[in-house]
Amino acid sequence: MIRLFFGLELLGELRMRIAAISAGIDRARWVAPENLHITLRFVGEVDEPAMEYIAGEAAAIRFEPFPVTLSGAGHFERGGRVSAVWLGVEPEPALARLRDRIEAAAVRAGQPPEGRKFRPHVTVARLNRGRPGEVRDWLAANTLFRAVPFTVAHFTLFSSTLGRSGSNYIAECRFPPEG
Ligand code: 3AM
Repeated sequence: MIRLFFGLELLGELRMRIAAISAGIDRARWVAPENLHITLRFVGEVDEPAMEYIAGEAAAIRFEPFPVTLSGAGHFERGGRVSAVWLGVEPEPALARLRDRIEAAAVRAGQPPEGRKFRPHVTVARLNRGRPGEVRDWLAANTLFRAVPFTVAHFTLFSSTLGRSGSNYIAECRFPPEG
């Protein structure tokens, strides 16, 4: 079995810029620069044939390149406790359309529909039951974060494995297929 999700890779200077703000919250588990991404569609554990179906459907998706701009910061809470801090993504209709097409492709490949609303973000750190006060300063310091736009010309099927210091993501394939 392999744990999969679709997403967008972040590269180069943008990674470095986020690494530079990956500090200042006690007990936070900061995402390593090479693991920074925007999740488009979580798939979960599937077997090899299911992965082939999913990749086959995703390979049919074609789209015009579009810009993505990271902007602002926020956090997720579960039961009043902070589980993650993230950078936001400026609304971009082409991104929402791509996400919808990946969702449709996953369902065509036999995956159950995603129930959650799409809230594009880049998770910067995860916390175990953080108190809101612990992330307040980081959020205040990064609320005006705004990155140089980057162009999205492909999306990626990532596999996720749990390592010693958290999850590691590997780009299994990129779509549209290269070459
Ligand atoms: O983009 P981020 O890092 O916020 O939280 C998981 C991570 O999101 C999310 O998928 C991304 C890659 O692992 N994820 C994990 N389990 C999930 C689930 N059951 C999930 N998303 C939706 N449903």
